[in-house]
Amino acid sequence: MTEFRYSNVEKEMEVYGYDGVVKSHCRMCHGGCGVLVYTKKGKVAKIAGDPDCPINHGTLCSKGLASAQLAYHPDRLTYPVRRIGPKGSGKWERISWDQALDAIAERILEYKEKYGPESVVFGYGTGRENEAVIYRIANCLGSPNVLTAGHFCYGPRLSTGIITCGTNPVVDYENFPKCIILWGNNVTIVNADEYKGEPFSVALDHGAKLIVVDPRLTRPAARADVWLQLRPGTDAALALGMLNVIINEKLYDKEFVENYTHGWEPFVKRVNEYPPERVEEITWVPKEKIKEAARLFATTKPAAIQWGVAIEQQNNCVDNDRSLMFLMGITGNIDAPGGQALYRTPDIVNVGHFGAHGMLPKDQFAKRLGGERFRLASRFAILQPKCVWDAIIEEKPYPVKMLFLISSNPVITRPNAREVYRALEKVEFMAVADFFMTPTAELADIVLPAATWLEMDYIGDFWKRHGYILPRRKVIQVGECRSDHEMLNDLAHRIGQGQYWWDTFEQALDYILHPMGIKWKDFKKMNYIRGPVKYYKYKEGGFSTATRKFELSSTVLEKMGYDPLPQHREPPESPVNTPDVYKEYPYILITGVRPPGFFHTENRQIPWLRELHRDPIVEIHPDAAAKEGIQDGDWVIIESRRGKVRQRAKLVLGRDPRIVSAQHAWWFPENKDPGHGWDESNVNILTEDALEGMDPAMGASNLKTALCRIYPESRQGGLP
Ligand SMILES: Nc1nc2c(c(=O)[nH]1)N[C@H]1C(S)=C(S)[C@@H](COP(=O)(O)OP(=O)(O)OC[C@H]3O[C@@H](n4cnc5c(=O)[nH]c(N)nc54)[C@H](O)[C@@H]3O)O[C@H]1N2
Ligand SMILES: Nc1nc2c(c(=O)[nH]1)N[C@H]1C(S)=C(S)[C@@H](COP(=O)(O)OP(=O)(O)OC[C@H]3O[C@@H](n4cnc5c(=O)[nH]c(N)nc54)[C@H](O)[C@@H]3O)O[C@H]1N2
Ligand code: SF4
Ligand SMILES: [Mo]
Repeated sequence: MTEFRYSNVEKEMEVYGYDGVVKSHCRMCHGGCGVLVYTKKGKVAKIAGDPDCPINHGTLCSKGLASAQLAYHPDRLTYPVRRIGPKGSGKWERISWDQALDAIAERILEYKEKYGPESVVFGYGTGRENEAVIYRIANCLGSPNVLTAGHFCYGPRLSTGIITCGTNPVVDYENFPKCIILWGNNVTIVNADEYKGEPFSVALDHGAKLIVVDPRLTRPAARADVWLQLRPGTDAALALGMLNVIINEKLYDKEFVENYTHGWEPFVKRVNEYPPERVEEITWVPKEKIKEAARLFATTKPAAIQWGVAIEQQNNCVDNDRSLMFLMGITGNIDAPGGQALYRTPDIVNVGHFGAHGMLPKDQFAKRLGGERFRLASRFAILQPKCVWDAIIEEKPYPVKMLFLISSNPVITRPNAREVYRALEKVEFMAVADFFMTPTAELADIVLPAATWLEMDYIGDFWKRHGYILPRRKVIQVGECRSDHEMLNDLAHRIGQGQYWWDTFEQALDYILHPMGIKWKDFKKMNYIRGPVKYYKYKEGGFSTATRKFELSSTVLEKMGYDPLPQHREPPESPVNTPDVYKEYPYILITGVRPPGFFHTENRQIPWLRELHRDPIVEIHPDAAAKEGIQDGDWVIIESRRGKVRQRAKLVLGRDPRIVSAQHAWWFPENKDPGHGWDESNVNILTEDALEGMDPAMGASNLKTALCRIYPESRQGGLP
């Protein structure tokens, strides 16, 4: 039976009259935290952190605590529906699961026959632990087109990690780094991917030195030893400047460099093009600060870099990510205790294998949209979304006729939102699986009711690189909702893929676990399983790269025809690149800094969480606000060359007055019009997605560097 070691479970149950408790694993974000779900008469009554969980040690965030308000929300979709009016009319009728899945299967088979399987695009947004099943159904169908956020989120970290040192290097908080660089990341708020804020805070309490690289004075920046307040979009230049200091002052790990790296000499030559004086000009960071940070990082052992998505949502994302890894590498912190560990997952069927990438025929792989242009992305099965919109709108290079979006709201989350909207209006058939009728779902033909994490059995954290897997256990059933895994398993049988799937999804969980010789019924009684922990593995077998070395000059990028060495690239719109645009749009716009209660477009209808953030907020420096005639709390217009939106101004110090920062992912579920106000405050109306402005290898678009103007709404009489 499941053990409750440190929790007060019995007392809680007695005092509050709960009649049951289930250990599970939250997934209101990317997941990770162990929880105790207390129930009363079959309903969730309270959610608490599980002190026995090695990931969160009993802590939880506001989203996890509010999960029951999501599960029982009155607006939740609890049965499948079919649209009966024109797109966007908001007219729907209830249908059965059989009708819904049969209709979707019929379209998939029809388009496959008429236009080829590549005309059917499956899609998801950020990691909701359904990627393995989505890739499996697409690959078995023969469609190379799975639309994700991977081109500008996590995909770059993973792919550059694999080509540089074999996997994604993860901070080893367990062994207390003595110096941490927090680089373009707010770990204590976002708890993203492998990380939770709690161990980071504990490491600081243990006395770790802290360097923060962020244009904004965040909470961690306020307690940092060194804060590098860079111009958005200049991260690789800053990292190259630090590498320059470390190399020229001979602060690097000579043994590591001599024995375990590839490309040292050309790398040093490239780094020498970035002396601190030049880097100061590019980044706006004073050269003395660059030197101070470089020396502190290189001379304090062990040290680690906690990095985030801000450096990936740039046209230089591959070199940003790689430059950070080079800092970890040449200081000897890779796979070192308290440094940047290359963890191993337990011996299970991994996400890639489950995703059946081997099933995709070579000639279908070659048809991946944008694959010839964004070659690194394509190698990791990642698409550039703009290529999908083009294939729908212009039918180039071939028509995309059907979208099946499972956990994504691209009308709000993808750049150039008006174009996304046009594509979704035009696509011939669209199915969506979601909890609510979002602005994206409103454009679908069929919408399926998805289960929340409280309503499913699953192997949590199965895709992560921190070495743990944890059981998520079904606690409740809401309406006819089903997990994405179950619905796709069922759909797969209807499109002729029966031999690759299972009678029930529990059998798929058994399959994932089978290399360890256990089944789901065994695993669900455990707290977690951890892979073997071993440091400095490269000293025995080298790194899992083409050269078996840590690649400072990438043989993979070189073969693909890219520059194998890192460089700085100006953002496509910037004071340096487009001075004329900068005259008219004199602010650099950061978008998407995460507020604690929302997860992208999610939770705006959850009472506890909407209370935390009532309106969309744009942060502006008081000097800039005074210049523009803006008062704290005013509704303002933010305008770029692509369009305008309205948000509320918050006057904040601690940033360069030339920078403003607007929240992303806003829509208004309380607005009952079928558009739900999708274009009112949606910052992605301002962001751009021209292919030539993106990272050449990964296709990442720029979400932190657009140029904008900002002025009081009253000055212009509202939106046109
Ligand atoms: N301007 C700007 N835009 C950004 C960003 C930014 O910083 N700035 N960040 C980007 C990043 S990093 C990312 S990852 C993307 C995220 O983009 P998306 O993942 O598209 O984010 P959401 O809009 O939250 O879409 C998730 C939808 O799926 C539903 N959902 C949640 N869980 C499940 C589930 O388990 N099953 C099903 N079927 N549905 C579920 C939710 O109700 C919601 O409607 O946004 C990006 N957009
Ligand atoms: N509550 C909540 N948590 C989330 C999410 C959410 O929507 N809500 N989304 C999840 C997802 S999918 C992701 S990807 C993560 C992202 O989470 P993070 O990686 O933390 O990303 P952001 O919040 O976009 O930005 C982090 C910091 O980068 C700074 N920044 C902006 N531009 C630049 C730049 O050019 N260079 C540098 N060095 N810094 C810059 C910002 O000022 C900000 O303080 O969060 C995840 N967790
Ligand atoms: S950090 Fe994520 S997994 Fe942890 S409680 Fe919050 S939403 Fe749940
Ligand atoms: Mo993300």
